Amino acid sequence: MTTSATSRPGRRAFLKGMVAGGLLAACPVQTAGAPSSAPVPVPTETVFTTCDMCFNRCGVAARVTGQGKERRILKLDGNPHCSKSRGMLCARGNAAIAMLDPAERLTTPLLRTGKRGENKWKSISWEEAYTLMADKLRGIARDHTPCGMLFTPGADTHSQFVKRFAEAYGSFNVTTHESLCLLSGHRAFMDTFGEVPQPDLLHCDYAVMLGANRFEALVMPDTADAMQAMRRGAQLIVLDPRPTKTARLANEWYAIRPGTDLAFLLAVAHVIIHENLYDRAWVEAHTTGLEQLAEHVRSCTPQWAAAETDIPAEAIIRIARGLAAAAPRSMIYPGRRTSDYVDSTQIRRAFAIVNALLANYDRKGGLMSTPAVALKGYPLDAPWYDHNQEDRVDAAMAPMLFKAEGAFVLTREAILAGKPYPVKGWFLYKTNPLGTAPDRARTLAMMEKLDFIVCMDVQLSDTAFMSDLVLPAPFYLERDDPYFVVQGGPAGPAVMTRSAVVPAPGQCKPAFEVMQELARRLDLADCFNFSLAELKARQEAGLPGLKEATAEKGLLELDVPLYGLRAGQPFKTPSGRIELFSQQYADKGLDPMPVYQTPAKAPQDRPFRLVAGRSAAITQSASTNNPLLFELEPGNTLDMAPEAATALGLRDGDMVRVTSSVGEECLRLAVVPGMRADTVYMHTGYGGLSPARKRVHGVGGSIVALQESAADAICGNSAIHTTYVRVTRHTETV
Ligand SMILES: Nc1nc2c(c(=O)[nH]1)N[C@H]1C(S)=C(S)[C@@H](COP(=O)(O)OP(=O)(O)OC[C@H]3O[C@@H](n4cnc5c(=O)[nH]c(N)nc54)[C@H](O)[C@@H]3O)O[C@H]1N2
Ligand SMILES: Nc1nc2c(c(=O)[nH]1)N[C@H]1C(S)=C(S)[C@@H](COP(=O)(O)OP(=O)(O)OC[C@H]3O[C@@H](n4cnc5c(=O)[nH]c(N)nc54)[C@H](O)[C@@H]3O)O[C@H]1N2
Ligand code: SF4
Ligand SMILES: [Mo]
Repeated sequence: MTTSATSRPGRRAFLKGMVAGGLLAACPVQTAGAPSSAPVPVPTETVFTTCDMCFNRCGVAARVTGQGKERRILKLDGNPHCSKSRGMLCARGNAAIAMLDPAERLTTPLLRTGKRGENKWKSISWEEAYTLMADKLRGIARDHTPCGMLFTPGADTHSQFVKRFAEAYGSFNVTTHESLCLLSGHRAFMDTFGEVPQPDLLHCDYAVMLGANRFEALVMPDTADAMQAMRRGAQLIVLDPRPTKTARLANEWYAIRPGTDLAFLLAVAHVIIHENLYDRAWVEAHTTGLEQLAEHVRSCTPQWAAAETDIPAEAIIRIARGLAAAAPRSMIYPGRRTSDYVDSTQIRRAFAIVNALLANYDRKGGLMSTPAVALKGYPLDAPWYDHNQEDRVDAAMAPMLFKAEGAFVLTREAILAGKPYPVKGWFLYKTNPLGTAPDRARTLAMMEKLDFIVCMDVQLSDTAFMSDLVLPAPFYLERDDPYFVVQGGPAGPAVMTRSAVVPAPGQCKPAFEVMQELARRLDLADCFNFSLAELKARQEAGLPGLKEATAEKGLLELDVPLYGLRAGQPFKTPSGRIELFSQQYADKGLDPMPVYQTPAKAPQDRPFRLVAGRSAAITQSASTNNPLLFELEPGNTLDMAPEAATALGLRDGDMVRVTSSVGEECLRLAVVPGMRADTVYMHTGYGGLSPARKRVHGVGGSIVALQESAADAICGNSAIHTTYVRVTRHTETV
């Protein structure tokens, strides 16, 4: 949460929430419905599983009591054996317990009976749901080829079964949440280093964090390791237009002008190269294109970058020297969400390039190469059909698309245009584009083009609310998952799993079962001719000790070397080296080295850039309605600098109207000292469409209703920081 010195709306509720949060952490919690006079039950059993309240996959110790129908989870704790999560469970992890209340959940399949958005539903049986889906999917395949179905699975281990089904059915059109998240970063690091590195913040002495907020947007183990490193004296430099918690705790923080990070990075490269501060032998042995890079950054002086970024030239020089002096135990932190700008891939290429100059790759305290860990599965030769379309619907819309993940905002444009071919159906699992994809009105318009939309979720999310068929999924504490690998950076890799701790309410069914049954009804049973238990048994057989370690500690940590993995090995790039200069980009007509362009000026009538980010207490759009977390974040505000508010005659707590080129939302203003005066901010996940999310429906404003649609020019990752807004007083009484 952005802290404000002033009394922002909901502050009292927030303080109350802190108390509730404290209690949560300190003693067993009664589950919903238990009478307050009842004796506090004592856990009799601990079940290890893996948190799924966000993608981090922290180890969980569920404290359980009772048997059979009486079985209840009393409390969730961090699994002390889990190195990746450093044994912790965050507020969201704790609050998972609230999702076990059936009142918070979907419990039967729901068929829409009114118009989309009318909120008229009929509970139907699974048999009816399967019959309907099989009919519709058969019809779409017949009339439009299987590529007429779009599949959008989320980020858990059952999502792989939705992908498997899409392959068996024959559709290339799969988009994942990743094109709303981190693909431009992956593109950049793949194309520079041949792989996506993991930061070793634990052993790092000097880290520069740009566009990342690690003490609120929790990424494990990075969050804990950054704190640990700072305790022993490591320097953390943060560039963020907002005074985030990370900015406040950093050694130095610069309120950078949004969209100018590339100028900063090119100037850092300029200083390191022209002051000869790099390990020449290492760089010459491992990289290609040093001479071209030196030439490229010759004119990118700190003075030039200062005028672009609002960071003083002396600071840029000091930071470049600081990085170089601490190298190889220093880094430009690679970050995670890269869905910022239309040149995000090139910005992240510059992250990678400066890291290469620090000679930190594959070395302690730098960027780590990812140890290979394979788990056995059931391979699938996709039965691609003769009558199928040639390629993905978004294939021609970005020069370096990730084919398996696609680009949601580009797919959306293709569907709206009906070109290169029509898409008529959509199957979503565990993702909520109406809450997380920019320009909500465009997603709604895309849905208008579709004949059949199925959404599988634990709650009636905004996307489920606008679907035709809604399927109830078990929450992670009620679900068995196959084993999966987690990479923990300096914590090392581990294999983890999830096991159902309590039964799911009502008629919830896991995705595996749903996809298997649907496959059977579409004569694709061969592609799902195994059970989840057989898959797990296969995985166990391929990795001795897995079953026992998981039973005993909740995971198997793998004792493998973490540094020096690339020694004597070529990098997985076309040249086999780290590509400071990218010939493959040049061949595709792209800039072979990142070229900076001054961001376009704000339109006169919309002077503020709207940026997005996270609170430590909520996960994107998913958990704002969680009763425990809602106490911590009971709505969102438009955060604005005091000088900007004063100039508009606005005060903290005033209702404001925020207008972009695509939408308008009303919410309260929070005056936040330290914010850049040209930038405003709001949390995601409020002001949604679904009335079933009753705490947040009509509360605050929806940021996705304001964000314009834009995409990274290289890989099509959404670009959510390109929107400018106007802010005026909202005069109606609220
Ligand atoms: N509590 C919590 N933790 C999470 C998540 C969550 O929802 N909640 N989500 C997880 C996921 S999926 C992800 S991808 C990660 C995301 O992790 P981060 O990418 O670290 O998270 P954000 O909060 O999106 O941070 C982006 C920051 O960039 C700043 N910013 C905006 N424009 C610019 C700019 O031009 N330059 C610079 N330098 N900064 C800019 C914003 O103000 C914001 O503080 O977090 C993960 N962890
Ligand atoms: N404005 C704005 N937009 C953003 C971001 C932002 O910070 N601001 N962040 C971007 C980033 S980095 C990301 S990763 C994406 C994330 O975008 P999404 O993938 O849409 O993520 P969530 O909002 O977490 O939605 C997850 C959905 O899964 C449901 N769910 C939770 N657990 C389960 C389960 O066990 N089973 C099933 N079936 N469903 C479940 C939740 O109820 C929720 O509806 O959003 C991106 N978009
Ligand atoms: S960071 Fe929090 S919500 Fe995410 S997996 Fe870990 S404990 Fe769960
Ligand atoms: Mo993300």
